[in-house]
Amino acid sequence: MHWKTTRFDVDLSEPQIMGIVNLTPDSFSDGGQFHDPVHALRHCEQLLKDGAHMLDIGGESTRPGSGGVSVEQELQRVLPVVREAVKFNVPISVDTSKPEVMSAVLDLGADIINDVWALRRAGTDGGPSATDVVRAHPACGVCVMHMHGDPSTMQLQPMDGDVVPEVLLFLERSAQALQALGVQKARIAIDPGIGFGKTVAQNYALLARQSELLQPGYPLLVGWSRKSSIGAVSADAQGNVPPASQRLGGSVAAAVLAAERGARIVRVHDVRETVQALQVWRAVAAQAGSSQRLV
Ligand code: 9MG
Repeated sequence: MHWKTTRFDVDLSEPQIMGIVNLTPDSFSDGGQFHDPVHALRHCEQLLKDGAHMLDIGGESTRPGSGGVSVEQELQRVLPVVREAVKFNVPISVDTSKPEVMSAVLDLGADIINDVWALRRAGTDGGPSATDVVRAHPACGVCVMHMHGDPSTMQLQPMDGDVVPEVLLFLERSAQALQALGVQKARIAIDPGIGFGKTVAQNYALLARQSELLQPGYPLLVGWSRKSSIGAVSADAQGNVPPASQRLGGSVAAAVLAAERGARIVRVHDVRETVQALQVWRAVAAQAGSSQRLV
């Protein structure tokens, strides 16, 4: 399986690691350490040294309860970093929902639009919508994610019941709608949106039954890194839930379990540790079915 993106036809025969680059001062997961362009680009270089196959750069927080930023503010954060990051010779994804930002970063040569709103945003003042922008850039890759509600309210009223079929239906319909508009299937990846309007149990059901999400044949991208569902199941003996910065072990475990269940791209903060964990998983997979013992 491959994922066609603006400049790269990404080979997904091995799970790909997407390193997260947050340019938001209020990031839940890294405390907004990288929001100036110099630090952000240094961080990009470090993630690539650590083994990231691609980078996901974002200028608006999507954490539960977050407000949002203006187009101007998001452009100001994202453009200086994307302009330089496209020189790194790896796929550059931009995490944005705003058509204006999509258009600007694609014009700079970005490879992938990662949209937690699944390209549902209309244009402002009669401008192009998210789908118009993607159609106007006929080579870019897109990741469409499932979200229930919106970031400001999604955890107040999460989904009801068995979410797996509902998430699958939404993702299939979104991907089909894009294809009806002329976006090739090979350009589309889908994502169940871990933590976006789902309970802890529902998030884990999406991992336990992840194989159901593979059935339509799109590459599956997942993001568990440092999320609250990792914290929720890993309280210490005193009942203290680890903060985002102390969810490394659980995040790596979730990434490996997701890869083992067929995720083709894992979106992570902790690239080096995830690379190592996937190397161990691969070594085991290479021996599966063999009668020899690992020595
Ligand atoms: C931007 N962002 C935050 N969490 C995410 C997730 O789980 N998937 C994708 N595609 N993007 C995310």
